[in-house]
Amino acid sequence: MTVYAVGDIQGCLDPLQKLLDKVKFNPDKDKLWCVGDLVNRGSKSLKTLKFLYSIRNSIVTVLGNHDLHLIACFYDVKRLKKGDTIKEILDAKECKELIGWLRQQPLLHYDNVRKITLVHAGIPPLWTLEESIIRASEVAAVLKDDEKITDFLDHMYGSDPVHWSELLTGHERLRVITNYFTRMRFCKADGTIEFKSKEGLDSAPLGYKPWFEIPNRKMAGQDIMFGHWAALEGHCSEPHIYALDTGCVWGNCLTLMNVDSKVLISTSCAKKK
Ligand SMILES: [Mn+2]
Repeated sequence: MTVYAVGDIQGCLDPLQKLLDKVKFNPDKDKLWCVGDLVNRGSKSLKTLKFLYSIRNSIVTVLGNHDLHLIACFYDVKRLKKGDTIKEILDAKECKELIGWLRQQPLLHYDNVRKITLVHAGIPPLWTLEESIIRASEVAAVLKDDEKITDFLDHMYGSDPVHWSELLTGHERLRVITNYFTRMRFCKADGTIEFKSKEGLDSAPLGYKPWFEIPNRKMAGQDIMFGHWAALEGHCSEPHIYALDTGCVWGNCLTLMNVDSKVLISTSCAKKK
């Protein structure tokens, strides 16, 4: 069995299949870890989701902001935005089944054997692995709960509170947890998130750093694989941190990593029209 991790697919099915063919991926034996943002912006969102669902027993995925957006649109909490390519999922006859599967996926996956954490955007500097696992599971529990999901999604959007506090409860608590795991790029040592900057490391707003460069980060020294930040182009000099989003949907490339050997392969992607 070989375990691979892939960056943000965002509906780019052809590059994904090209990479899986290249490594002779066998869903009966191998595993594919996805860093989230499985769909949206790319041209084959429905086909991508159906494909991943068809090999779901070989998939480990965490949810990204685009996956949550899709779920929110399904529950009529959010409208489609310009540039979204997920309408075909919402219109599909398999939609309910696909969303039902997505809702079961976590915000964080920890591989106990390999000691690797998989997350879409990042982990705030003040949280240990154990705290991160517990807090991610608070959101996962609500997403799985038919009684609570709509109310959660309805309050999920927004940038307040900007940092964590033990005292947070209810929607504010779930919102800041979701923002850390699915939206964060730059933050401060106290966990204050900055939401506007999307560019590379040198675009850090004054007083902020990429989350993985905060000194004395609680999870320093532990392996973390993440996506979300295409402007990094897969480059991250921080030891143990693996940036897998190489901007496939923006016409750059899709990257697949052998989780054990850390060998990377990429395939270039068609420029977005
Ligand atoms: Mn993202």
